[in-house]
Amino acid sequence: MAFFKKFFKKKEEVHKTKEHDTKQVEAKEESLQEETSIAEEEKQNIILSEPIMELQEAEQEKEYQVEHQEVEHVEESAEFNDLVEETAHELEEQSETVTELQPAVEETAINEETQAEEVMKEEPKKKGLFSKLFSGLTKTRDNFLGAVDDVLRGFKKIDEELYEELEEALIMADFGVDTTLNMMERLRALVKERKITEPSELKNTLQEIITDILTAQENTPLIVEGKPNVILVIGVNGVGKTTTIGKLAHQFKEQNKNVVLAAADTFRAAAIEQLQIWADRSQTPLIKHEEGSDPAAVVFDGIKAAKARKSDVLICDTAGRLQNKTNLMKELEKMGRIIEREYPEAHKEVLIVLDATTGQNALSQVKVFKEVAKVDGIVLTKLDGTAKGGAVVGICESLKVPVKYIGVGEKIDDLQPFDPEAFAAALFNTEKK
Ligand SMILES: Nc1nc2c(ncn2[C@@H]2O[C@H](COP(=O)(O)OP(=O)(O)O)[C@@H](O)[C@H]2O)c(=O)[nH]1
Ligand SMILES: [Mg+2]
Repeated sequence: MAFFKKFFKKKEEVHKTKEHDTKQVEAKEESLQEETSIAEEEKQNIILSEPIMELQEAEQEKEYQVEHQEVEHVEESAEFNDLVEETAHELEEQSETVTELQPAVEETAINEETQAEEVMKEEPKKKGLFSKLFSGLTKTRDNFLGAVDDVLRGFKKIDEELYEELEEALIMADFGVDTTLNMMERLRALVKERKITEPSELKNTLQEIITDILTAQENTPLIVEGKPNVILVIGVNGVGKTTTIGKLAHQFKEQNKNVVLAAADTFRAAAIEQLQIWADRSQTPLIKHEEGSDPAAVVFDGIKAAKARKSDVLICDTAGRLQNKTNLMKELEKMGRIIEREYPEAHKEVLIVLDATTGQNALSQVKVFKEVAKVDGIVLTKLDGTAKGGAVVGICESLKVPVKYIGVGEKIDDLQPFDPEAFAAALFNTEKK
């Protein structure tokens, strides 16, 4: 029995030990598991913290760099300050010199400015005038020069046949028969005298002859400085009298002249209204009466206004009704008398306006007007719209009245003093001769 007791006791002890061991093992397992999870957590933490560390490191690096750079900047700015000081010093020295030089520099600048202004005023004006003339004469040039070139190209030597064809080309370009014959005579004489043999050389010679004809007429200025001036503008209806008066008023105003306009074309109300528009455009006072009133009375009032304003120029528009020559003559005579009587101190100028598109017809108009009035000068309008610009040469040659202005368009500055050399050059597409 004692054996069994011992046996069972032992068995119980073993069991207990076993139980205890198992518990211990379990506890150990538990703690192991715990440790594993802690380890895993830590591992996780480590994995997570790596980028953070990198980030932190990067930030630290950046801070370092910033600091470093600041240091560099500080060093640099110190250098820079030195440089600034040095430059400032130099500048100060220079500015002293500049101050000394200032008056001279200013004077030079003013001179240069004035010169530049003068050049700017003169140069484009000259250039503008010629280019306007050149383009205004396009149709005439194409017609005339084209024909002359064709003739000259067709011949190897200068002979009678060439002269005949050239003569035809000039007549077709509205030079007029008399003027053409005269020109051909001069051409033959020059060819002989200069022993010219090449047909192509005739072009130069023709230009010379035309320039010569255009400059032969003595051309006096339209107005006289230091005197009051009266300009009576005559010509048939539609040639461009009113337009020309507007353009002239504008030009005189640009030359600081005191201008007055008189609407002595009282035949139609529209004529007075049209002049009013031009007067407004050029900011010029206009003296006008009612439609149908006496033109001489308008001229009379125009003179009164011009005297009161101490005007430099009085420009009178007129109605040019050629249909009634006796009436026209009476009207013009009366206006002339009023001017002589009321304004004897004034320089008087009668300008006839001719429409270039009428070509040779313009010539006969001047002849009629010359019968009723003394004509001092010609304004040839609408050269821009015609191939008959050659008529100028005929007009200058046969009428013995100088062409004073030419119209090359409808705008306010499309009127230019007639420059014979420039006209011939534009006609031949060359330089002035
Ligand atoms: N293309 C061109 N047209 C012009 C020129 N001068 C005048 N005219 C036009 O000719 C027309 C008649 O002009 P206007 O002054 O009324 O002629 P008036 O009856 O003689 O007074 C108008 O349409 C003008 O614009 C010019 O030089 N060139
Ligand atoms: Mg008119």
